[in-house]
Amino acid sequence: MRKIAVLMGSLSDKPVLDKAFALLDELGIPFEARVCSAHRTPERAAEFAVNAEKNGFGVLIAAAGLAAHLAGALAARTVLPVVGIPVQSGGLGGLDALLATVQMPPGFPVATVAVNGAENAALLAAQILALEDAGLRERLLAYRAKLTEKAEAADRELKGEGALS
Ligand code: RP5
Repeated sequence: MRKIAVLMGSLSDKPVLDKAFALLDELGIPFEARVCSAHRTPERAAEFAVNAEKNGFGVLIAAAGLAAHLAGALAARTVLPVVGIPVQSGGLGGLDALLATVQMPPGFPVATVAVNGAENAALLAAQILALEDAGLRERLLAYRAKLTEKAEAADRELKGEGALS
């Protein structure tokens, strides 16, 4: 199976990404996590993107806050799918990072999830890999079934408590 790269602009972004790491582990997907900044280590970010395909990666996840250029800078240098996570950091509640991540010019898409949306980033990356991995597809379906069961259990519990009557 191809690996997923989880790149973050700063170690301060890591708490947002912990849910993605847990999910990738749960789905049995190999991944590598790195600190790699479009501003502080631009050459290393570029080199990572250029070599990602030959290094066995299938999807890149990039998380950054403020003027979040990481996802776009990676997307400029690879045709692997790039999933961007705008991170809430600083005084604008993540809107700055959301706009910087999502507003890519035509030709260089970044699949942008919600602010701090690390779980959906992991799931989207997994769904891309699942196109060529039947086992992973089954694990994703099982994960969804678990979410459905959890929602139904919550509904049963709410009804049982008579909270709506
Ligand atoms: C961005 O600046 C990082 O992705 C982080 O969200 C933000 C702040 O970084 P630190 O100053 O905490 O390292 O590049």
